[in-house]
Amino acid sequence: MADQNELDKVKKYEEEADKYNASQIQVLGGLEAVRKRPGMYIGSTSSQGLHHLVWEIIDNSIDERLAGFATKIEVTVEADGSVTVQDDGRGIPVDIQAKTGRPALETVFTVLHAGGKFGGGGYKVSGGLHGVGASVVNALSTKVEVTVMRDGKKYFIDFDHGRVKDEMKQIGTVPETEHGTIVHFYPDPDIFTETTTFDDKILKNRIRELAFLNRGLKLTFTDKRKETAETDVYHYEGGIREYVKFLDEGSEVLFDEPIYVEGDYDGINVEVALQYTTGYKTTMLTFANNIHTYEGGMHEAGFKTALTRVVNDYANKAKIFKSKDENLSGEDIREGMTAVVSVKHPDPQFEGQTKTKLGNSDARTAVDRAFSETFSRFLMENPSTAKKIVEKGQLAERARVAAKRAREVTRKKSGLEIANLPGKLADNTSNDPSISELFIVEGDSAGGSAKQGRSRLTQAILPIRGKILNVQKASMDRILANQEIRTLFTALGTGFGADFDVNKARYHKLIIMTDADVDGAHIRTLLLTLFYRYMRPMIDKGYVYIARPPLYQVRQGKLVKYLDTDEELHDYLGSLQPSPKPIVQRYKGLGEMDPEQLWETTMDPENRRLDRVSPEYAKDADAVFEMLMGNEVGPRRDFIEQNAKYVENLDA
Ligand code: 28F
Repeated sequence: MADQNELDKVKKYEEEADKYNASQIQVLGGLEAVRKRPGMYIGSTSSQGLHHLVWEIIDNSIDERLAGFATKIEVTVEADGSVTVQDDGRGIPVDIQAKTGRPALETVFTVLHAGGKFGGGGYKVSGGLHGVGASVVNALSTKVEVTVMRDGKKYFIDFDHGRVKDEMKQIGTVPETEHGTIVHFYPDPDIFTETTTFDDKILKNRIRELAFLNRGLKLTFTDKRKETAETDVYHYEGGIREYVKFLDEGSEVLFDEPIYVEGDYDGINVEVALQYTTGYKTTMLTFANNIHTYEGGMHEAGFKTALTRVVNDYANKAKIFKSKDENLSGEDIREGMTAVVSVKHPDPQFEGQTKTKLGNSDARTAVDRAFSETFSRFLMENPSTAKKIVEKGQLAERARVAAKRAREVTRKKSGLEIANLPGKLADNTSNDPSISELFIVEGDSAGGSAKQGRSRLTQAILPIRGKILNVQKASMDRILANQEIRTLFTALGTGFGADFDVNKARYHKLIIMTDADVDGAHIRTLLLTLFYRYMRPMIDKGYVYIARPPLYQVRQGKLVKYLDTDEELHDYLGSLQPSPKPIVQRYKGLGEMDPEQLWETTMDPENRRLDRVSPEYAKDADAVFEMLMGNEVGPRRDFIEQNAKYVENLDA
C-alpha cells in the first residue's frame, strides 16, 4: 500500500492537471465567446468597434503610465493598414505563472479579463465601457505580434485568430534602459465586415484628448499609409489647462490663464480647469478615468453645485447682491464658461443608456471639495474678474427671462401644439414613444415613397427639402427659422432651448435618411449639428440614428440582392451563374426607389441597417459644420474638393 504522502502527491498532481485543463478550456471558451458576440465586448463591429481595438491597447499603456512607469506611447498605422502601439513601460511580465504554467504575457492575450487590471496600486483605468482588454483584441484579430523588452531582454510571441502561433521566446538582448511593450495587430475582416480601415481623424482626436487628460504623457501618431508619413506629437505639460485654452482658441477670454485645481480626496484624483469667454457658448467636458462622460454624472453634479454655490456666496459677501433672492441659477452662471472636469476613480461605475454617466456619489463630494476651496479663494483674490463673472451671470439671467416671455407670447399666437401638427408630417398611429420612429427624409419624392412604404403603426415621416436649407450658407438662426426644422421640434414634442425636455420625446428613434451623395452628407452634417447643439440629450440617450440605404440592386430571376460598394458588387456578380443575366440597378438617390424597395432596403427593421449616432460622431459633424460656416475659404474649398472622400468617412 502506498503511504499517505505518496497518495497526497498523486492527488495534488491530478488537481493541478485538472486546473490546467480547466484553464485551457476557459481560454478557448473565453475567446470563442468574444468572436461569437463581439458587440458585447467592443460595442459593435462597425467602424466604432474597429477603433475600440486601438483604444483597448492604448488603455493598457495608459494603465502603465498611471502606475508610474510609461512616459511615452507611440501609435502607428502601418502601410498595410494594421496598427502598432508601443509604450516605454516595464513591459508585460514574461515569467511562468504557477497557476497556469504559462508565461504571464501569453495569459494576458489569451485569457479574458486577465490583462490590464494590475493587482493593487495604480488605478484600474482600463476597461472603458465593456471592461475588456488585450485578449479581446487578440480574439478579434487575424494576427497579433507582441514584443516585450524587460530586464535587458527582448521577447516575442505571436497569435493567429487568438491562438498562440509561436510560443513566447527570447529573441535578443537590449540595454536595461530600454523597456516596454509593442503590440502589432491586424483586425479580422470576418468580424469587422463593414470596414477594417482606420480613420486618422478619429485616432488623432482621441490621442490628443488622452494627451490633454494625462499631463506630461507624450503620445505620437504616425500614418504610414500616406506617401509622406509625418509624426504628430501630442504632449501637454499643462494637461487640461491646455485643453481649455484649445477649446477657447479664437474666443476672447475673461482672465489670462484658466483656473486650475487638482486634489486627491478618498483616493479619487480630481482635476478642474475653467475659463470664461465673453460669448454665450457653454462648454463643459467631463471625464472619468479618461472616458468622456457625455451623460455627466456625480463628478459633473459636484462641479455644478460647487460653482453655483461659490459664485452666489461670493456675490452676497461682496455685496454685489443686496439679498439672497438675487441669487443666480447654475445655468446662468455657466453661460460663456469653458470647463474640463477630469476624475480618476479606483472603481468607476458607468451608468446610463450609453454607459457614459459616472454613478459614484463619492466623486460628487470629491469634486465639490477640491473645486470650491480654490475657486472661492480665486474670486476673493481677483475681485475685478469675480465681478465680471457675476455680471455675466446677471446678464444671462435677464436675457433668459426676456426670451422666455417672448416665447410664451409667440406660442400663444401661433399655437404650435401637437394638436395641429403641420401637414408635412405623416405621423405614426402609436402613442408609445418607445416603439415610435421618426424618419427625417431628404426630398419630397423619397418622402412620398417612405410614406407609402412605411409601417404606419410605428413609423412617422418628415420630408425635408435640402435646397431650402442650403447648408453651406445658412447660419443656425436661419436654420432654426426654417419651417421644416420647426416642424421637427414640434413633432418631437420636447420643447426648445431652456424648455427642452428629452423625457417628452414622442419618438425614441430619430432616423436621418439622406442620399449617399455629397448633398446627402451636407444635409446630414447640418441635421447632426442641429441635434448636437439643440437636442444633445437625444444623442446622449442614443435616440438618433442614420439610415444606410444600399447603392446597388442586383436582380437575377427571382433573386434580389442589395449591395453597398463597387467592391461588393464586383464580388457578388463574380459569384453568380452567368444566366439568366443579372440586372444591376444603381440607385442615384432614395427618390429612385419605389415604396416597396425603400421599405425592404432601408426601413424594414428586419432588414435595414441603422447606425446609432454617438456623441463623438455628432461632435465631429459639428466641427465640420463650423468649418463650412467659417470665414476661411481654404478649408471650405478643400472640403468641396475632397467631398467624395468625406462621404466615405461619414459612412465609415
Ligand atoms: C502597447 C500596449 O499593453 N503595456 C503594458 C504592462 C506592464 C505590466 C503588466 C502591462 C501581469 C500578470 C497581469 C509589468 N511589471 N501596451 C501594454 N504594460 N501589464 S500591459 O502587468 C500585467 C499583469 O497579469 C506590469 C510589473 N507589473 C505589471
